[in-house]
Amino acid sequence: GPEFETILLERTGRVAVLTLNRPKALNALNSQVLLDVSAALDLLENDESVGAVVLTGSERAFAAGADIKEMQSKSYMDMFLVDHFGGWDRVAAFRKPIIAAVAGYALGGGCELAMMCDLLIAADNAKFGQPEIKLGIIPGMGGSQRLTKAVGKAKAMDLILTGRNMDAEEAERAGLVSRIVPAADLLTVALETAQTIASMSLPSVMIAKESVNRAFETTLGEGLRFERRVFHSLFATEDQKEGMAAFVEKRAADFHNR
Ligand code: CO8
Repeated sequence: GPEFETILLERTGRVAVLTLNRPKALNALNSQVLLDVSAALDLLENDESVGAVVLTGSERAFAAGADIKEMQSKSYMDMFLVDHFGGWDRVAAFRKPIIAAVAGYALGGGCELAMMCDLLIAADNAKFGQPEIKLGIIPGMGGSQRLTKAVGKAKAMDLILTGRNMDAEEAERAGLVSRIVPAADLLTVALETAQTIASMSLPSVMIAKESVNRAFETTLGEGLRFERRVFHSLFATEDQKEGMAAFVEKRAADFHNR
């Protein structure tokens, strides 16, 4: 596959695994990581043989945040004119499912990146936090919004104003995390989950993701109307016919993602 400076991109079947790989900086997110992740997601989105993506880091760190050394000397104009970090919206706009497989530190931009993903599977050693306040700034890649939607105002205020970390147990209780697994099993479980998703009909998976995400962006009435429309639209797919025929004939469905 293609080579990147700061990430590894591997394929197993219909699943792509994207591994953040700046071990000396605990996978801190600098401009090159953004370029690499964006380029990889462009490839994967356009590749019909990819049904789901796993985004992971190392056992020590998913990502310890935006690269503080890169940001340190920037001015307001430096940040504003290039819309520093705006490019990370690429991850949230990705149309296929992405599973964040998080071990170790997911701090600041690292926590925000994990929250842009669709499912968050945490190793038992995972630590989540928005420590930006300790640097004299605030979350800048969605943390004040997505964390609040995920865990509610009380805990979001607690984390964002004090900068403290929460462990995997607390993150699961709070609703940030889909599942906790032993660190040694993290990638296996994330891959199995991704493979399960990738075995479904891709158009239905993409539309399901879009529909769930609508719940965070609109009113209940609008969201329900959106769901109804896209639900009806799936009856235009060959895979709906195949999926229902397979059920009636008591056999496994053979989806062609059409
Ligand atoms: N940026 C740059 N370098 C980092 C970062 C970072 N965020 N985190 C760790 N590193 C580097 C360290 O400087 C160190 O490098 P060196 O060996 O050259 O000194 C190396 O990684 C290893 O780190 P430590 O020696 O500190 O390892 P420890 O095990 O002692 O501590 C911690 C691990 C607790 C994770 C610690 O490194 C830490 O506190 N890191 C910073 C966490 C943080 O504040 N993150 C928030 C950053 S601000 C942010 O994310 C703003 C978001 C806004 C937009 C987001 C866009 C992506």
